[in-house]
Amino acid sequence: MLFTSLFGTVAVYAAGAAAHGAVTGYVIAGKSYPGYQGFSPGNSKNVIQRQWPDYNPIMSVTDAKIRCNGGTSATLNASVAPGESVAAIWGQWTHSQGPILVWMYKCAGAFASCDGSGAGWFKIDEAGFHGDGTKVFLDTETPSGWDIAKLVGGNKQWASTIPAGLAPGNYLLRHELIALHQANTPQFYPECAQVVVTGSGSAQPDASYKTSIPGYAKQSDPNIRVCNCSR
Ligand SMILES: *[C@@H]1O[C@H](CO)[C@@H](O)[C@H](O)[C@H]1NC(C)=O
Ligand SMILES: [Cu+2]
Repeated sequence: MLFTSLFGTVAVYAAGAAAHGAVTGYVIAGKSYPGYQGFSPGNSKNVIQRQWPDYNPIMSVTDAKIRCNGGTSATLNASVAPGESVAAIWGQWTHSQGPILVWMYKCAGAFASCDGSGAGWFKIDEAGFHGDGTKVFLDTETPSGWDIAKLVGGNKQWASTIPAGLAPGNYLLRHELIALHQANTPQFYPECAQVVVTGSGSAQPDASYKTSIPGYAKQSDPNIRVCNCSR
C-alpha cells in the first residue's frame, strides 16, 4: 500500500506540474525573495507571496482563483520605492503565446485584512504580441512574437517598475500570464505578493484605470479568444 500511495502522489504531482507554471520567487529592489513552491503546504511558508494551492490553469474569468490563484495570505512583505524594479520568477513555463500583465492593488490597511476585493486593481506593466503575425505558433522565443515566450527559455523573469510617485502603502502585486495556445480557450495563471511601497509620493491611478478581479475581462472578449493557428 505504501508503494501505491507514493506512486499516486508522484503521478498527481507530475500531472499538475507537467505543462503549467507559477511565480515561485521575486527580485524586488535588487533583493531576492523566495516565493511559495506549491503542492506541499507547510513548505516555504514564510514568504512574501500569497500561497496558492496548485498551478493548474484557471479557465474561467469568473473563477475566484483568478485574483491570486487562490492565495489569500502571506506572512512577509517586501519593501520597494517608486521607480524601483519588481521582477517575478517562474519556476517553469512552457507556453509561448499570450500576454504578460502586472497589476497592483492598494490595501486599505493591514495585509491580513486585504483581500483584493473591489475595483482597486490597476495595471503597471503589460506585454502582448508584437510580431508580424505570420509566425506566432512556434514554441521558441523568436519568432513567436509574444514576450511571454521569453519565459519559456531564458531566466524566466519579468521585471517591471513601480510607477513614479506612487503613494506609499501596503499593496498586492499581481503577476498574470494568460496562455492563448489553445484556440478560444484562454488559460489564466496569476500569483500575488505583498509589497510595502515606501516614499512620499501621492499618486494614485484614477478610477477609470481601476478594475475588479475577477471582473476585468469577459469570457467572450475577442482579445482573449484568439486562435493562433495557421495565419
Ligand atoms: C513588513 O515586514 C516587516 C518585516 O518583517 C514588518 O516589520 C512589517 O510590520 C511588515 N509590514 C506590514 C505592513 O505587514
Ligand atoms: Cu500549461
